[in-house]
Amino acid sequence: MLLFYGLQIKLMESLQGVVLTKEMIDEAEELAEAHLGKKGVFNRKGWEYILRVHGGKLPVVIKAVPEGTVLPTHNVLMTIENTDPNCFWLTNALETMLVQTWYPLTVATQSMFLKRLILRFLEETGDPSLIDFKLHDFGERGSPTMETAGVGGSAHLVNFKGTDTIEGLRVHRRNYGEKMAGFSIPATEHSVMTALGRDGEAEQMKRMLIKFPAGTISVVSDSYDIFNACEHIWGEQLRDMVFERDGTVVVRLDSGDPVTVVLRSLEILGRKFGATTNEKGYKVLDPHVRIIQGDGVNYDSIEKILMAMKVNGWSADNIAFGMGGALLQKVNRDTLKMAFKCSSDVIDGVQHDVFKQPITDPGKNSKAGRLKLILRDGKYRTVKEDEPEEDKLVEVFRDGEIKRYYTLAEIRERAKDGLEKLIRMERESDGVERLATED
Ligand code: AOY
Repeated sequence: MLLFYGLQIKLMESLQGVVLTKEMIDEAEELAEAHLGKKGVFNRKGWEYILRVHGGKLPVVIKAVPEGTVLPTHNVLMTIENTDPNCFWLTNALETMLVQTWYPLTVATQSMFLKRLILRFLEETGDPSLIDFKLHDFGERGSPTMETAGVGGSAHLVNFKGTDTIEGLRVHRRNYGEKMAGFSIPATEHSVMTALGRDGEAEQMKRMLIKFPAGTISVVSDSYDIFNACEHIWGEQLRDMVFERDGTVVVRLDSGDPVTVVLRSLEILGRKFGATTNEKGYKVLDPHVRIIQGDGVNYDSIEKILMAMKVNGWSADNIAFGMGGALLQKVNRDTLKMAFKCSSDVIDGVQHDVFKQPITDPGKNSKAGRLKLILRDGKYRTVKEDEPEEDKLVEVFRDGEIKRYYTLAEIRERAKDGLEKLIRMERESDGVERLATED
């Protein structure tokens, strides 16, 4: 399965309106001739035609599945056709840029599977309504560029509302009509905790309690000895101040074997601050204190941590996760096998199906014909245009104009319905799917 998201960033930021100038054509020609080492290899006439006849707007039509849709892999997600027969070559000139949509849709898909995983534990051991803030995006520094962080960070926000990746917020402001897509809380970093040396760590913790007498704050507590910090600093020296606060201190664990450190920290904090047993029979720490694990977090470690907590009687309510590299970086175009191929052409007025079928890998066969996406027996399928069902692909772009604009609110709603349906399907079939590379 996959969650389709991110095409609109390309439409808004790179494809709409006048996108071509004479200067651009000059530069591209120079580049192409130097690159290939000969003159006359650049389609100057073609680009000049678009500038002259179409005013620098791209004469193509793009159809795509609505953003936020959850559907099986191996389906058509978008199509592009030229609207001017002279510009038959333009569709594939746009391949590279359009296929880059693999990145936001793969991050959004992985984030959806992480949401399903955490939701399962919240349902079994705690309160599922807490899901929005259970997986915080720490990934901006692990991204190679601010642009990449923005695209990936915005994708996580289709499923969750916690982020420290500011560029992701800006992507939603610019492209999805959302003024504030994600939230955070005051939190320390190690530079703060270690600024006064080893003996000053407790003082810095206290400083945070004074500066923020109410609300939720996060304090990274592993600078020297996380167990000592839980037992003696939070649990003894600052215990009364934590209890007197109108809010929650989130103790951030940031090193060591995650399962071991989480369980031992919960044991100490439970002993020092107390815990109650919820209606599902699992322990929940006193509401003044919680933990966040922000190191070594990925799908497997989250599953291991939540499983170990459950086995030891701890509700998933006690913990949040901060995820960086594995959220925004441990994905590539093969994760969901995204590709863009020619499936149809028209030569002298006659339409032909076009496809590849390499004998070395049937998994690389491409689809043939003028494609559409339909729902048959409640399942998405890719068929040729002569099948009777209505096409679920929507025209989003034509001749330089965006034809259908999606807001984040609408995308979130569709993604939520899609995930709920996926969870129901899995319950019925008793199978659980991971970040799917096959169906
Ligand atoms: N943020 C929740 C709010 C954010 C962060 C960002 C790299 C936060 C930490 C926290 O509680 O601890 C980038 C590492 C941490």
